[in-house]
Amino acid sequence: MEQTYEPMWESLGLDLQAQDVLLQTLGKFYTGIFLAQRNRPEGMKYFDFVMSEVHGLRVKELLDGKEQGHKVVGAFCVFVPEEIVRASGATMVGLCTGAEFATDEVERLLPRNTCALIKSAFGFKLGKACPYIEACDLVVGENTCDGKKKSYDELGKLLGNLYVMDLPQMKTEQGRALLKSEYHRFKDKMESFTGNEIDADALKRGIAITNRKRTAVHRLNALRLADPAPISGLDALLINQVFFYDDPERFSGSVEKICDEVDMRVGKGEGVFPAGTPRILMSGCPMAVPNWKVPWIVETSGAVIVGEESCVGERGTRNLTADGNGSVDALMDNIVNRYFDIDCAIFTPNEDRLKHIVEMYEQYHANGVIHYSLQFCQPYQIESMSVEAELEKRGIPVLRLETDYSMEDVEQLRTRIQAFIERIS
Ligand code: BJ8
Repeated sequence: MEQTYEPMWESLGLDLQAQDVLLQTLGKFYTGIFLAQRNRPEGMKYFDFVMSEVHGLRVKELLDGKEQGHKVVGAFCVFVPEEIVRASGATMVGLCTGAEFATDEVERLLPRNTCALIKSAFGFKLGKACPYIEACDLVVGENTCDGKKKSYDELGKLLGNLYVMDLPQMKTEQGRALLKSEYHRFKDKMESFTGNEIDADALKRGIAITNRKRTAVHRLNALRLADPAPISGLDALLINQVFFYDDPERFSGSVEKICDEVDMRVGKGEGVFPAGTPRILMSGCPMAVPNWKVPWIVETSGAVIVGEESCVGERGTRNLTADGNGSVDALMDNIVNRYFDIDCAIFTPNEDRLKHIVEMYEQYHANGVIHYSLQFCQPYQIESMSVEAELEKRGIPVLRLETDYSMEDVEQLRTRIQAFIERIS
């Protein structure tokens, strides 16, 4: 008998009609973009299944877990330390969303010129279309860009369970001290909120679970160095997106399995695109589900994406947290050190990001970089200027794009992307 999730969605207070429209649109998109690809690894079937159940089975698992006492914590940013959440026995899910929803209602609360990512999070809440945010016992916001920071004032009124973490804006010793004190405050919050003490063993467990996910993705990234590309950028992006809400152990196992398959492909010289296909490094704002527009245009215009310098990609998963046999304080320091290296454009200055983009370009044998900013995202738009200047200085081809979540500019983007691919071919 076919599983119906309507009672579950109703219990979460979702609007069933909005839910229906959303899932139908998502399904159509997914079929046209992902299932239309050729030569996909067999292991992608798992991720197809995850996507087909994105508002179903995974949400049910979270709710079942809640019945057994596992709180659900939602986050909008890779600065929220998953290790601490896992150490408290809670589950963490990513809440960023990559589609326009309930825009008229959103624009009654936020200025029109707010980035699509922030508007989308509001839209899914106001339109009662996101089971994840409704399933959360605690939502963690963070003081990153001004848009997010100020919009949390409004989001807090809609949610009633929002906790905001302060974050540094400069990579100084004072900045590190702020991050450390905020992570300790967060650890205290998670302890009181869950009723579970976070001791050294719990932290080590949280670190191991989170590192395993990252290690699996690192292996996949290493396989993407091959030419012909053994997996498409779209599929790799999907894996990076699922990273944020799947069960962590199952996710890690599924990525390890797909890596075994992709490894064999590399050994046999098999790829999703012919050898010599122009290779693109994407860099910039994070792409949350179902924001697949630009990668889809790139990969249907004769190029392949071989890496993502993005929080849904290598910026988010890049470094492991050191474990060892330390005390709680030593392990907390390891966590602080790992996260303090994230080179988000909210930091000023942010030269590490420029270096990392160049490093990735070389390491992934890319032929060009596409810098992707969301409209009205000041940190990434402003930084795109220095990224472009640095890459041009080094003779690296670069294309700067600004867009949103609508499909209105697809043809315009395609024309620019095709011209760029011709230039680097
Ligand atoms: S660590 S990139 S996940 S803040 S697109 S909301 S920056 S106006 S998402 Fe991010 Fe954390 Fe940084 Fe990563 Fe603001 Fe820009 Fe919108 Fe953005």
